[in-house]
Amino acid sequence: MIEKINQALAEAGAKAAAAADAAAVEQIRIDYLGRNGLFPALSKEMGSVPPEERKDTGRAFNTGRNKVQELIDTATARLASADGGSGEAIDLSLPGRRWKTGRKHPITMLADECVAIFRRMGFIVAEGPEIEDIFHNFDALNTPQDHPSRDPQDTFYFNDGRILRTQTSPVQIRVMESHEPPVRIVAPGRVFRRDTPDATHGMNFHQIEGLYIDKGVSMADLKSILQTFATEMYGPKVKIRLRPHFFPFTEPSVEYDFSCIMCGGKGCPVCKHSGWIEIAGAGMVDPAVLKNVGYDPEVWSGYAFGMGIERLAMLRYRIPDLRLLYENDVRFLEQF
Ligand code: 2NL
Repeated sequence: MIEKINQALAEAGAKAAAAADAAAVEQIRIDYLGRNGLFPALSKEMGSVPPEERKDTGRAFNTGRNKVQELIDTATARLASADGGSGEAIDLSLPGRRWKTGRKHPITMLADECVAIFRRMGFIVAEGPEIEDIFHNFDALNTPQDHPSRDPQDTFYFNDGRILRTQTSPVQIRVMESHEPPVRIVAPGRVFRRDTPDATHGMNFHQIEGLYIDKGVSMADLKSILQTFATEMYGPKVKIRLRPHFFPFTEPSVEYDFSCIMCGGKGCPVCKHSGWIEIAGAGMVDPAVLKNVGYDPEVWSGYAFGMGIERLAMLRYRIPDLRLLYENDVRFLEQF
């Protein structure tokens, strides 16, 4: 008899541990404690137990029955906590939590828009590695050995001599190395410069560079795509101007400005009362760069330009401080 009780207890324990829902637990209660269950049946058998065994058998019976009840209670609590913590009933009338889907970052939005504008003008997108070698980032671009941009104070170097690219030009070098002209590409992406971050400078920023190599390309072609870009990006009233400059990889080189997007060129704090905003640099690709990638400079010529995406985004969305773009504060990001 005691053996039967212990066996029933072991079975009920295994079933209770395996029970996956409230119905399974209730079935255990019916099978063992219910009116036609095992324990009431055992109770009836008590009469046939010899008198000298009755005391121990009765004690085993009571302990067994209580244990089964305990098993049922534990299983019920376990299931309750699995579907909602404290086992309290779930209030189905409460409103659901809104799912935040997120959106594109303003830098991505601006980069996409630049790419779309240049694609409409026949450019295709090229991409390349952020970790570069000295050849593609500096040597091929005709950068002198003693140029300050090569200094470890300005460029991030790895121990093996590789670097984080300082511009996306190496992407364009790679395309020219592997493709015959004509070439008409834009290279958007993240670039890295060793700087102390402030309102207009960070340790990395995003750039889009363009390159067009063909027969008989001139500065007039460069000017026209820069004007078209300005019009598409900031509207029909925006003018451009080119100023002489120097880059090792272009000759002649220019910096170019857009007429101030905030004041329309009349003068305001954003353009420092000049009416113009400096956008970036450009020029005719230096013959030395063409030679470095195996193009004949007597046959081919072309222009290249580069601009900072953060700068374009700040003007487009009137963002006063570059650092806002990197803090990932949702209150800022959800405005775009
Ligand atoms: C700037 C100026 C510039 C280029 C980038 C370039 C690329 C090749 C050959 C020649 Cl492969 N030039 N890129 C040219 C002039 C200016 O960027 O201020 N960027 C933010």
